Amino acid sequence: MDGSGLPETRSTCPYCGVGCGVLLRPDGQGGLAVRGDPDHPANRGKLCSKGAALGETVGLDTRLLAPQVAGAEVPWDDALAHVATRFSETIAEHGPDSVAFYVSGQLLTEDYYVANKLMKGFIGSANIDTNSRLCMASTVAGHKRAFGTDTVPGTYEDLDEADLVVLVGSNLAWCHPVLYQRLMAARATRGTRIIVIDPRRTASCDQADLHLALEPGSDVALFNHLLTQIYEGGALDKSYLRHVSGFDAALCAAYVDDVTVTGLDRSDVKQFCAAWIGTEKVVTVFSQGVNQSTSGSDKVNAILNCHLATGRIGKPGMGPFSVTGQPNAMGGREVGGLANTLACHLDLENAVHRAAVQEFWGGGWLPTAPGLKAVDMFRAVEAGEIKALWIIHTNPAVSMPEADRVARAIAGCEFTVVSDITAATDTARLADVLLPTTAWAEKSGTVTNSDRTISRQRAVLPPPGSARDDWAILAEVGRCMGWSDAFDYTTSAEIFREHAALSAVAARLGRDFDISALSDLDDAAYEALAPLRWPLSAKQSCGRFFARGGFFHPDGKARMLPLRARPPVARTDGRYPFRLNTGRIRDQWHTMTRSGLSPRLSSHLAEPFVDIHPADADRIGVSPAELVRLTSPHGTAILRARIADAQTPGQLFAPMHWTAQYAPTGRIDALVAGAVDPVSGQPESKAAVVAATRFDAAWYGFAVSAQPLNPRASYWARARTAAGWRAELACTAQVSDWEAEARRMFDLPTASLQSVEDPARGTVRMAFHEGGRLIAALFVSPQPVAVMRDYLAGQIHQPGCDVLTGLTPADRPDPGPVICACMNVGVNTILTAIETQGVISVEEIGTALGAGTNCGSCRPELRALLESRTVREAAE
Ligand SMILES: Nc1nc2c(c(=O)[nH]1)N[C@H]1C(S)=C(S)[C@@H](COP(=O)(O)OP(=O)(O)OC[C@H]3O[C@@H](n4cnc5c(=O)[nH]c(N)nc54)[C@H](O)[C@@H]3O)O[C@H]1N2
Ligand SMILES: Nc1nc2c(c(=O)[nH]1)N[C@H]1C(S)=C(S)[C@@H](COP(=O)(O)OP(=O)(O)OC[C@H]3O[C@@H](n4cnc5c(=O)[nH]c(N)nc54)[C@H](O)[C@@H]3O)O[C@H]1N2
Ligand code: SF4
Ligand SMILES: [Mo]
Repeated sequence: MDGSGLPETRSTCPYCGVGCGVLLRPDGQGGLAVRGDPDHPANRGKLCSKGAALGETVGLDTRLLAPQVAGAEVPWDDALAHVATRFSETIAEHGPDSVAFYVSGQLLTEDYYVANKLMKGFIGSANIDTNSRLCMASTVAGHKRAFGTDTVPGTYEDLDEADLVVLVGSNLAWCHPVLYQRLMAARATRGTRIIVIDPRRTASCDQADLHLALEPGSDVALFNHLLTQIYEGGALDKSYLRHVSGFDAALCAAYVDDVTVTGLDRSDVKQFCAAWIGTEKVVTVFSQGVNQSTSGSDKVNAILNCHLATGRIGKPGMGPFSVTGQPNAMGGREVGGLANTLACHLDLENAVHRAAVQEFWGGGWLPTAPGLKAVDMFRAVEAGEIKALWIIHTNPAVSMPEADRVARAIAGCEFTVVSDITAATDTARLADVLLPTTAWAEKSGTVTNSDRTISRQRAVLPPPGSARDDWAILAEVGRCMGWSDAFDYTTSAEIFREHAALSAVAARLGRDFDISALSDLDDAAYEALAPLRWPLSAKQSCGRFFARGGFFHPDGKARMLPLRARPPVARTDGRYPFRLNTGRIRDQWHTMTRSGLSPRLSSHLAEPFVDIHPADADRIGVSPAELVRLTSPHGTAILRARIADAQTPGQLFAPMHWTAQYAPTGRIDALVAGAVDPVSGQPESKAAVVAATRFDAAWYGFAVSAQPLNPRASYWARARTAAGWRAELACTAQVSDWEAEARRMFDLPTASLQSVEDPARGTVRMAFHEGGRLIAALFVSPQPVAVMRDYLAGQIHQPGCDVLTGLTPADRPDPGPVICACMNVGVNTILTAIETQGVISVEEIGTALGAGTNCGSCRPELRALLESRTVREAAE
C-alpha cells in the first residue's frame, strides 16, 4: 500500500535484463500507476525513463482481442484445433523437422518451458530457436566453452565493489540505465574508474576515464594483447591457474595477434592495459558490441581468458559480466530454449542428459542433434523445408538480418501462426493465424535477470477481450495434438514447480542450475515469492561462481582458448564504403510495439536517423536535418541525418527500432547481412556495409494530428504525442492538389480548413479545425521544414490558436524535443536556463528544472548540452 490507500502489487519491469522491481497500482479504469520497488535488490526503488512510462503503454487501442484465421475472427477452440491439426498433419507427412517455433527472451520462464517441452520433448524436433540467438548466443557459447556451462559468475554487487569497470560493446547508460546509475553511485563514493570500448562515443562515455574507439570487430585483438601484457606484467594468478587448462596455447595465439588492427593509439592501449592489470577489482561488462559479431564467441572467450589468467572471477568486485538484454533472456537460457540446448543447462547432444529429460517428461525420443538456429531457420522457411512456423513474442520481419528476405520467407510459408498482443506488427500481418495473448501487466510467472535473480511478474490488469496467456495457448495446442497429460497445466505455478523439479535432475547430473528447493512451493508461496538469486545454496561465495574453481567441464577446470582476431565478414569497398553500426536509443524498446505507444518516450527521438561524422556528411553533401539514403547488398533505408562527431569517419550508426508501422524506410535490418558467428550462429548485426547518398526530396513536410494519420510519401515517420500524432514527410513526387492530399492523409473529408499556399516558394501551410479547436496541421516546403514541432504538437485540441505562422507566441516558449522523459523537460527549456539563469552543472539544472533528478538516464545529455554551450562561449 502507498499513501493513496489503493493496493499496489509487486511485479517486474518487462523491458531490459536489469530486472527492476515495480509497484503497480491499477486505477480501476484500465490505467496503471507505476513506481520503483524500494525492496527489489536490482533497483532499490529506481526506474529508468522506460520503466517510469510503463503506465502509458497499457492502453487497449492497438491490442489484438480475438483469434483470427485468414483475417476472420474465430472462437479459440476453432483457432487452436486448426493450429494443432495443421502442425500434426505437417509432422505426419513431412516429419517433425518440417515444423518450427521461433520464440523470445521476453517470454516468462513458464511460457518458455512449455514451448521447449512441446517442441523437443513431444514433437521430437529441436527446431525451436529464439530471438536470444540475435542477442545472447555468443555469450552462451563462450561461457560453455570456458566454464563447461552457461554460467554468469558475478552479481550486481560486483559493480558496487569494483575499482575499475570496463564496458565493452555496452551502452549501459541507455540500455541498462538503472545499473548504470548504480555504477555512477559507486563511482561517486569510491571513485570507480570507467573505461569504454566502443567504436563510437556513446552516452556511456559521459563519465569515462578512457574511451577506446576501436575498429569494429577488433575486440579479440585488444584482449589478446591484454593477455600478453598480463603475462609480461607478472599479473598471472599462478595458484588460480591450477583450475584452468589451455593457458599456454591461449598465450601463444595471443602473441601472434596484432593489436594494431584495433586502430587505437599505442598510448591508449597502454593506459587500458595498465589500468586493467593494476586493478585487482575489475569487472568487464560486455553486451551486443561483443555478441553480435561473426567473432562474437571468440570476443567473449578473449575477455574470459584475461579473467581466468588473473583469477579475477567470482570474487567480490571482479569478474566478466555479460549483461542480458531482454527481461527473461537468462530464464530462456535456464529452460534451454535455444535450438542447441536442452533444459536446465543440460546438453542436447549428451545421451545421458537426453535420457534423463525424456524420462522426466515422459514423451517420446528427444532429438539427438541441434535444431536450426534463427538465420538458418528462416532460410529453411524460405526453401519450403519448414512448412509450419509458430512465432511467439518476437517480430522477426523487423529484427532479423536481411529482414526483407525474412519477411518474404514468412509470407511464403505454408502455415504461419503468430502469438502477439497486437496485430499491428510487420510480422503479424504476414500470419495465417493470429493468437491474442495477455501482455505483461496481465500475466503471471517468473523472469530471471542478468545476475540470476528470479523475480515474479504478477497480473494486475484483467486480460482484454479473449486474450490468453502464452503458456496456456501452448499447453492447449499440446493437448489438442494428443499429449493431454503432459500439458495438463492449469496455472503457471504448476509449470514453475515442474521446471524446478527438473533442475534437481540437472543437479544430479552435475549442472550448475539447481532451483529444486522451489519444486514444492505451494500456490500461495509461489504467489508471494520474493526475488531470489540462484544458486540457492550458500555453498557458493555470496551467490557467485568459480572463486575457487569448480568448473563444469569433466576435469573440473576452466578452459582458456587460443584465439585470433577476425574482421567482420562484410568488407567495405568502393561501392559500399561505409561501415553501418546499429543499436538502441534510450527511450525505445526494440520494434516499438509498446514503447512507441508512450508520448513521453516518443518525444526523445521521434524519427529514425543515421549518425554521420561531419567529414563524411561534407563528402556526400548532406546538411543537418536532410535525409540520407543507405543502400547495402540486401536493401535500402531512408533516414534523417544527424551530424555527429561521436562517430568515427567512415562509420555510421542507426537505431534498430523503426518498423513499417512507424517509418517504412527506417527498417534497418533490411540492410544487415545474415552472416553469423560460426560457433554461436549469432548474426553480425553491428557491421553491415552500405553506400550513403543524400536523398533529394522535391518537398518536405511536417504534420500534427489528433487522429492517426496515413502519410503517402517516399519517406515518412510518425510518432505519438500527448494529444495525438506527429509525422515527418518527404517525397520525390510533386503533389498537385495539397488539399485533397491532406484530407486523405488526415481522413478529414469535411473538416474546416485554413490554408496558405505560396506556389512561388513551394510552401503550403494548412490547419484543420473542429468546433474551433485545431485537429490537424500540415507544413510543406522545398527544404526541411523549419517549424516549432513540439509547440505545434501541443496545439492539438487547443482552441482559437493560429498555428499557420508556425511561430511560437512569446508567452508560450517552445520546450523543444524532450531530453528528460521523466520530468518532461525539453532541450530549449534547458538551454534557456543555461543561458539566462547561469546554471553551470547537471545538479543545478536539476534544481532549476527537475531534469535529470529522477532516473538520471538523461544526465549525459544534460552534460553534453552544458559542454556545447561552454565550447560556444569559449569560441565567442
Ligand atoms: N533503451 C533500450 N534499452 C534496451 C533495449 C532497447 O531496445 N532499448 N534492448 C535490450 C536488449 S534486448 C539488449 S540485447 C541490450 C543491448 O544493450 P547494448 O549492447 O548496450 O546496446 P546496443 O546499442 O545494441 O550496442 C552496444 C554498443 O556496441 C557498440 N559496438 C558496435 N560494434 C562494436 C564492436 O565491434 N566492438 C565493441 N566493443 N563495441 C561495438 C555499439 O556502438 C553500441 O554502442 O539492451 C537492452 N536494453
Ligand atoms: N540491426 C540490429 N538488429 C537487431 C539488434 C541490433 O542491435 N541491431 N538486436 C537484436 C536483439 S539483441 C534482440 S533481443 C532482438 C529484439 O527483436 P524482437 O524480439 O523482434 O523485438 P520486440 O519488439 O521486442 O518483439 C516483441 C514482440 O512481442 C510482442 N509482445 C509483447 N508482449 C507480448 C506477450 O506477452 N506475448 C506475446 N506472445 N507477444 C508479446 C510485441 O508486440 C512484439 O511484436 O532484435 C535483434 N535485432
Ligand atoms: S533499467 Fe529501466 S528498462 Fe531496465 S528493467 Fe529497470 S526500469 Fe525497466
Ligand atoms: Mo537483445
